[in-house]
Amino acid sequence: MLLLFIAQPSAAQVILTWDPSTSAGVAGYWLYYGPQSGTYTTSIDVGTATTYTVAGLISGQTYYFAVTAYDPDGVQSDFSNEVSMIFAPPVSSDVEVIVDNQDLNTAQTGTWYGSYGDYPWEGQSLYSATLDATFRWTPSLPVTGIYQVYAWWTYTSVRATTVPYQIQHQDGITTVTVNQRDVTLRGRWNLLGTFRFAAGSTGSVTVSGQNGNACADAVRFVMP
Ligand SMILES: [Ca+2]
Repeated sequence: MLLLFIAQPSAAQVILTWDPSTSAGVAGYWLYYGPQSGTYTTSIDVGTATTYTVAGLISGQTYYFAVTAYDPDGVQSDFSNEVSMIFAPPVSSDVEVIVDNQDLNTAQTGTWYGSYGDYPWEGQSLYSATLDATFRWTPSLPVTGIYQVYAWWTYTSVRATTVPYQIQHQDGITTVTVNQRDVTLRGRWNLLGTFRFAAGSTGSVTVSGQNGNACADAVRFVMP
């Protein structure tokens, strides 16, 4: 019988250890885990090790783990006991990342000009109305998890009513279209959606001038 333990959980990883099997002819172990009890979506051949660190886990998600031993022919033992772990999401005040158009972790194509629109974030916003104009914000996110993504823009009477924001997240790319000519949405954080992001800088938000006059100001990532 194999006994499995959680040795040390942390924000996005867990260290699992188990008793070595006492059966003769054990050639190694499989570690199984997944989001449902008894249904394991991931299996890892860990060889003869009796400890393993599973990384890249998502906060707020429960994970279930079990191990089997296998013999030199690959025949597996019964599952060990199952252990589970939930990674509590950090409180929202801990995770808020804002990227302004004036920050270094931005990139643009086409030509963008300073806008006279009121209520810019950090005192300045940009606009463009050319087909090839894009403006990208790339946040450096501290933890993997689910984030609400907001955009801040300024208003003028010639802004486009269908300004596309493309959100690159862990599950793909989502395009959200906003009405920047709606004066009630100016100078505030408007929710674009809720998406999964990996820690680091693999996610981004890109606004485009392809549908007419678009503002590029700031974006905000909040872990709810
Ligand atoms: Ca700004």
